[in-house]
Amino acid sequence: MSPPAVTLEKPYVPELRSAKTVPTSLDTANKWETFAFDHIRESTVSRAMTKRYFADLDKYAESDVVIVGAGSCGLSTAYVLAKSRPDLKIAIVEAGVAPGGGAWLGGQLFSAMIMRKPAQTFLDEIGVPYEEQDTYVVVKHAALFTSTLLSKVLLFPNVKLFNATAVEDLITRVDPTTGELRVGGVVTNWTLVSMHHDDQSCMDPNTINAPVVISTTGHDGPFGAFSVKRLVSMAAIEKLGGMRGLDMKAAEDVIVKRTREIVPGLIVGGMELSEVDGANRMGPTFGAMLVSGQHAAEIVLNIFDE
Ligand code: AHZ
Repeated sequence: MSPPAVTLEKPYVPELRSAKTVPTSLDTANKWETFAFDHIRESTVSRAMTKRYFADLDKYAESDVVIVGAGSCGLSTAYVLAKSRPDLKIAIVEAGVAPGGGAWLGGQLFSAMIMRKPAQTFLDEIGVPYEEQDTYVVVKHAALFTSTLLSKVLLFPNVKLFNATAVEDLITRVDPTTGELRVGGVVTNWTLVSMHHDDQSCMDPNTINAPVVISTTGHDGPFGAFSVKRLVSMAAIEKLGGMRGLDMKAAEDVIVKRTREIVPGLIVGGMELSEVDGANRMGPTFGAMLVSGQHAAEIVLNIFDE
């Protein structure tokens, strides 16, 4: 596949003004009585937010890559891709208000996050400390991993996260000569709108065109396995295998190995894959999500290098 030529854009660098210094303990005794923020009018705040958001909608309407789902796999994919190719415009669409998917906790409501070796190399890369055990490592709180990864991804100038936004369909094209179906982007809507299609009439969606979509929406659930379920309903694949029971040892290797382009233009990674292939779940061990993300990013890099 040969993606369209990529236009290098000047990265968006926000103008930062030095803020009024917050009083320190060295200040005078009445420091808090005299403290005041700079003046602002309400409309200034509205405009500061909306003009940037609409500029982003405009800019990312044509993206190079769309990542659907900002869980541990989607964010890992975004990190590797954004770092390797600063010239690619990467849109992340996340249905939840809070990105991170299931990676804010280790398992059940426990804090520690377990990753089997060699996934710790990714932790080294993003600078998350861990406790080393024999065949695995432990991050003291899953939120430490997720917040670190998320903040690094959001700092890349070539990444825009659209959260509280659901992908509710795929853009598809059939090649008239080969009859081959290609995915060419995503159809989006505010998540709250997507959730009310049954009781409100006609709330049409928006779109993002992109030659490559990576779907990492997790296993089946209220929002999960979105793209692969859609592939079945559009007859691009016959049926889903359905996620199987938990086998920690087997499941992680399988998810990493089977990360792939399922139909042209659509790469699937993370636990969404278990629904396609009838693979086991691994439960609360997260290494495969990071390494599947690395694998997905490498597939995309190869596509753009072709
Ligand atoms: O909100 C979802 C979550 O943040 C988001 N998402 C799902 N459908 C979407 C849609 N549009 C936009 N239509 C959507 N966003 O996708 C994210 C998926 O994150 P996740 O943490 O569920 O999936 P993952 O594959 O990155 O990580 C799976 C972690 C698991 S599940 C598991 C088990 O069940 O055994 N074990 C592990 C390690």
